Amino acid sequence: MKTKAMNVTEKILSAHIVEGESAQERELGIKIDQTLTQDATGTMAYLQFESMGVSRVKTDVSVSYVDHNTVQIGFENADDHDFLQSIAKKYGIIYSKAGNGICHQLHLERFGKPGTTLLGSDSHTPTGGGIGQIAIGAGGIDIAVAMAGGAFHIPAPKVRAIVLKGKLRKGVSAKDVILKVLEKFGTKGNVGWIFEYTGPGVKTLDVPSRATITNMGAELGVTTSVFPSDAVTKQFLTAQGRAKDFVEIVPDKGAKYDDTFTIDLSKVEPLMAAPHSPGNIITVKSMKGKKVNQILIGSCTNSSYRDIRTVALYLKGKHVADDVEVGIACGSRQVIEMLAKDGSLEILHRAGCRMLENACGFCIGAHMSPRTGAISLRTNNRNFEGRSGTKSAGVYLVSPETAAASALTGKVALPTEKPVAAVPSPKKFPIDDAMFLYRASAGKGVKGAEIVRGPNIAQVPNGEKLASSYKAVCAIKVGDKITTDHIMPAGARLKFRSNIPAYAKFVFEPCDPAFHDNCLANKAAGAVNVIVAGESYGQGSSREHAALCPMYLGVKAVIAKSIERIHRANLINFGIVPFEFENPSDYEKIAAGEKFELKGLREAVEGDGVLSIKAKKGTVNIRTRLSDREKHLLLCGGLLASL
Ligand code: MIC
Ligand code: SF4
Repeated sequence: MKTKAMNVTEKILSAHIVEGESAQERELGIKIDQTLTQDATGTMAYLQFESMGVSRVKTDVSVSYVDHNTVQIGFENADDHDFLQSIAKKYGIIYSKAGNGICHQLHLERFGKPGTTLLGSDSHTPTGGGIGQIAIGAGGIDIAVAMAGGAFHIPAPKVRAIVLKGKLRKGVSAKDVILKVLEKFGTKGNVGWIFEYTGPGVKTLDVPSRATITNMGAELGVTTSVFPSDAVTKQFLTAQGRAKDFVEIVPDKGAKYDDTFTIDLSKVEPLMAAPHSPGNIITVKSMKGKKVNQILIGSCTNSSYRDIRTVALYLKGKHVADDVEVGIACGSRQVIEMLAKDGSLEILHRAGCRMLENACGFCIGAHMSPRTGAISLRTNNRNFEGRSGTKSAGVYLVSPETAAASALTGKVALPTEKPVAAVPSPKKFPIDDAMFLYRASAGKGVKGAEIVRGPNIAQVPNGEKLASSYKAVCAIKVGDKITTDHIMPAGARLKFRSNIPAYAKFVFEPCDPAFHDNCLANKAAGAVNVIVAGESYGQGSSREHAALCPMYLGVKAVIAKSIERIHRANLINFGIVPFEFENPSDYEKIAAGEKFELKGLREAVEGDGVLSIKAKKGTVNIRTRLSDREKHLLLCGGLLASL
């Protein structure tokens, strides 16, 4: 019998589907082999896991990384680290101590396995796609369910082939490729897609380059991105001492895709994402000569040995311009060790770079905020307004090559003018897993291990059963492309992640600092709060706090022109109904502060999802499209309440 020719996505997914059988199903339940958490989302995920009453993790590998909140001002972050370490010990989770590196880089180096599924409480988990994993970002509670052995649900995907041909020119790199993809497909309208990279150009990209592309695929809003697992993958895994983890996964001849887009790598030019969206793509050439105040290199997108060594080659024997501040954060200890061995650290130091901790740091606005009105070039993946900690700054996302070339002059420079030699893939990476704790008890856990809870570890609030009707207030009306950084700011506020009442004070802080107080006043007056938004609401991070904290403030519904995948799932997990306008122009009919009734909300969720609101300016028809599983969660008041 002739079997169907399959692409890489179909091969991996078909081996993991446990619920919903074909692409016709609206939602697929897949088995999760590996999970990862980071500290900023991890504390909540583990509190939720704990409340599920399971004795140990049921996955093949679960790793808890500490990389986000490593700047410890006050006791809060250190409290969180202790809690995470103790939970890991008890439940059979591997614990990666602060100082080991950034979760996505580390996971790629030491755990990622072709052909497996990985679920992570961080939107850049698709980095694992660079090694042939189906790696997906989700809210913490979904990770908790996966750790307890439950399936994860994704919209039945459409698969787009990104066919790569040719070879990149010197000075152009993977970052420019993903910026090219973002130029074509933008940051909205890609919900439900998986982007699969294929074609003859694939073999010209090493694993770190592939991982840069799948990492920043998160900015497209796709479910994930994936590369095949081929000879390049085998070489990488072998050099990591993990040859046994290799399996070949390439598309079958004649494999079909729902759409195809071809990129000739030899024609890609250096690109940058201009403020304030990763989708605002312009050429580096168009900005050449513009004065720059700050250049930051690193983050989970561009912190591999390949990337930082390339920067060192640009800076060798030279010094960065006097009036530019240059900082470098490596992705892992392995990267630092290699740079120390081959002399790159000395080069970078001599060149006047500030060597930063191997953590998320600047990327999440945890430090290195630029000066007022600064132009900051960065190699990370997000440049949302204010994310750097300085609202007036303009952050441009660039490749390590563009960053390095510009560091020398203090002005935007073209890396293709004086390119350096390509960095060959190392034959052997130095391996030192000493900062991964509890490997011996992984999957088993240590009976009787005590959980450490400092005062920053608060309880997880739970939702309430959905009622039939509610008095409601439009507590805020926001525009298009509202990111989770707008809804639930990180940076200086990040340390409250384990304490919902404290963190909830900052919901919508950048848009309306009175939101928290107004919501509580409405709640006290017996009304629920509703958020009204434009297109692509909830872009960006996987932080479930952007749903959990609004739930705590009495938000019961979001009405938007469209809602992004991870955020929509988080809303449902916390009992907030995600509605879309039947007619997007009805957005104009509801005003901020307006009072109305959500009449028959429960019946709408149970039934066809359609609801009418009598607003002052006329009737507004809204609709939510839900699977049976999602209906059940909403009716119960969220995932935790449903258990
Ligand atoms: C981000 O890059 O925005 C983060 C911080 O890594 C988030 C996770 C979080 O908010 O903790 C993400 O990408 O999911
Ligand atoms: Fe960390 Fe930035 Fe990557 Fe998020 S995008 S995981 S903050 S390095």
